[in-house]
Amino acid sequence: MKKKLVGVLMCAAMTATMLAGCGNSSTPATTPAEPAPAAPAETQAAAPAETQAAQAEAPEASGDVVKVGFAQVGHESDWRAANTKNYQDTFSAANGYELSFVDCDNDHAVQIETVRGFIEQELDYICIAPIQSAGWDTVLQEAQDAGIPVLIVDRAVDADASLYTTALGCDMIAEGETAGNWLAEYLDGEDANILVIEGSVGASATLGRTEGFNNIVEQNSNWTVLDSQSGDFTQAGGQEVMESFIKSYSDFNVVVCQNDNEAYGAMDAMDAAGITYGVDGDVIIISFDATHDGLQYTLDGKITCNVECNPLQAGFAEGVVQKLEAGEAVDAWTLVEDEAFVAPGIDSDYAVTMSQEVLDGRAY
Ligand code: GYE
Repeated sequence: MKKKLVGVLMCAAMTATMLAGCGNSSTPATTPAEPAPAAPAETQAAAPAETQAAQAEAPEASGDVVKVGFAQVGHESDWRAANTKNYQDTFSAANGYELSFVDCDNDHAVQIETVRGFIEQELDYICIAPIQSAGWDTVLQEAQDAGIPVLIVDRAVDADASLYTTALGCDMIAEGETAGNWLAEYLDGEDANILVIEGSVGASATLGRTEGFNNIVEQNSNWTVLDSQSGDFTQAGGQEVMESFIKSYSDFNVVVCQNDNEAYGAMDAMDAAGITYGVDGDVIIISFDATHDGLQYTLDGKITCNVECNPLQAGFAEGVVQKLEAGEAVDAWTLVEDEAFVAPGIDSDYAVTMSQEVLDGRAY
């Protein structure tokens, strides 16, 4: 009964993936496959990460491929596309892995059932990029009971750290604070009337960037956040929210977009309304991610400040897997470092001044 349910739900995830045109990986998890052969008995025990690692028999040593499941958020942004590709390239067959990749299409319920499917299939490791930070305790407990190490990647979960093996990603609160600190430096005492286009509701990337930015808002008594709405980390969402902001507010001089795709949508909305932005315009745009296209806009002076979040994180995850394979202890948390970039002509203590050279070096 349980297996059947998982099969159906995995099909739902697969359908979502295929509809989204993202079903291009070699993905046992997206086929209603037979459960994988049982993992070595030693890996079944629920135990803290270090103990699990010490007890695990290295699949490589026994000649097996290492089976990794990745429950990915979805395909909402350029950042996500780069992150997905990085995982598929890193956990490749050529590198000795069988990657079960599932695009969860920004649906928390699908993501939970995807993880259940990975547990059912007795994969060796499970990577989760959590769509939302809440609601993970039960399924993480199930993975732990099954003795499968879980890596929480990119975004964070609210759950107790004892329920997973390790977490890695960028510091979203620090990113928000960098954006705010840069703005304070740039405005140098001028008033700010700020509109915020947030990311997806309940995502740690949204919560962290909002909290960090608000920490700096609180330090500036002449700053007002006029409104803050979710654009769901998509270009269409950014455009829609900006269009509605333009109808309601006429006195804003700062738009904070919590990712580059939202910024593209916001720029389209401002173009249509005849509102100028960028270093030569009326409105300062701050963005996050610093993808290649986002940095092109920064180099062009349209996005004045772009705070990086590096999507190339799979190498960190593979490093953890390799350590666990070798029976070594792993860190509870790995920080993926990032920096910020500002348009040419601006000097900042918080950000690197954009140049063609920086753009040329950007791989994503
Ligand atoms: O900023 C956004 C993506 O979780 C850091 O998710 C990630 C965010 C990223 O959709 O573009």
